[in-house]
Amino acid sequence: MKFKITLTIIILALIVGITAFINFKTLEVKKDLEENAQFVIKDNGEEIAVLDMKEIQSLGPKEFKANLKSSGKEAITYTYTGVLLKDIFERYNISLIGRSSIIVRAIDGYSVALDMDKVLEDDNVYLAYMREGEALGNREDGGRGPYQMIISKDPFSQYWCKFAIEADVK
Ligand SMILES: Nc1nc2c(c(=O)[nH]1)N[C@H]1C(S)=C(S)[C@@H](COP(=O)(O)O)O[C@H]1N2
Ligand SMILES: [Mo]
Repeated sequence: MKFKITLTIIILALIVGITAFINFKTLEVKKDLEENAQFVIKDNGEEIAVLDMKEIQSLGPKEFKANLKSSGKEAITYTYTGVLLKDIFERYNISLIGRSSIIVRAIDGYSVALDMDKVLEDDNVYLAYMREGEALGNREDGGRGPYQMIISKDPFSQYWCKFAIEADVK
């Protein structure tokens, strides 16, 4: 009798433990960066390259601060991780000197035009993929990524581009 009770307790404990472990693993995967998230670079509308998260990260991640201002809320300063947008083009030997602008487009049809002067500044226009060390998430899960174009020196975030999927140099 005593043995049966002990056995039942052990089995129940195992079930609880295994369930907790599986849930933890699922969460861990969700928290992970979307490795296959693609970002396209274009030159006057012509596709030059399709990058994934690994390739973006290989360009040399930088940490920077920027003020997120959501409508109806106070601006909050966050630390982001990403790469300079100009470094992505440099990697593919596309010179930005003498060009006029870069258009960043998002999955929801939103687009932002960036003056080249701004893009060429140090520590300003980034393609970010983490905020406070966490992946940005995507449109489906209520996030702002996997990639978000962020203008670090802007006091507000209305010219940033969430869910960014491509950058086209003009
Ligand atoms: N892709 C995309 N990016 C976008 C927008 C949008 O609708 N789609 N809205 C802009 C506006 S108007 C604001 S104020 C900021 C901040 O939005 P958030 O608070 O949802 O981050 O994102 C900007 N970037
Ligand atoms: Mo806005």
